[in-house]
Amino acid sequence: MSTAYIGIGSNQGDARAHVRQAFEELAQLPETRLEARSGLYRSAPLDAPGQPDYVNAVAGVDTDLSAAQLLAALQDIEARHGRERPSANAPRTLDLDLLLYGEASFGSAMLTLPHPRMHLRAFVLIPLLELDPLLEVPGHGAARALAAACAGQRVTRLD
Ligand code: PH2
Ligand code: MG
Ligand code: MG
Repeated sequence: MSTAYIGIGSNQGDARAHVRQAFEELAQLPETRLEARSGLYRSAPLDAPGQPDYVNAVAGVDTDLSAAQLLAALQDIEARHGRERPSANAPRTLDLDLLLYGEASFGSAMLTLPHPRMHLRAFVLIPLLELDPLLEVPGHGAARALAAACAGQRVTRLD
């Protein structure tokens, strides 16, 4: 059994509804228990100039799926939400990013863990800290210190 964290984001359509529905779908994954849901946050688009604000959140799961199996399951959920991939960082109905899978630290063509940009993103770190205030990001250190270094990024809690 491994603990994994999943970043959830949406900035197309009813973004809050996509994020809430994503939690329900994560709760239905095989061999997986949804252990924790963060609140929902509104965030300014990062590396995506001119796009609408995002709604972001983080889920914590315990799973017997491998990291590759979990990633495939996340991509299935994205597809059910009508996710299209016209270009990198295009607006999205639903983005599910595998942020952390236990202590795993590796890179392949399919998957890099930890997620390669998570340590730079307040919209990931702030909801993650809700779930585990003492979390360490392998290779980068305490999530709390990483979030403090992202202080200029606009992220506000919605509910
Ligand atoms: N996702 C991106 C690019 N930029 N900005 C915010 N605020 N939230 C996101 O989820 C996000 C982003 C690529 O996945
Ligand atoms: Mg993403
Ligand atoms: Mg993604």
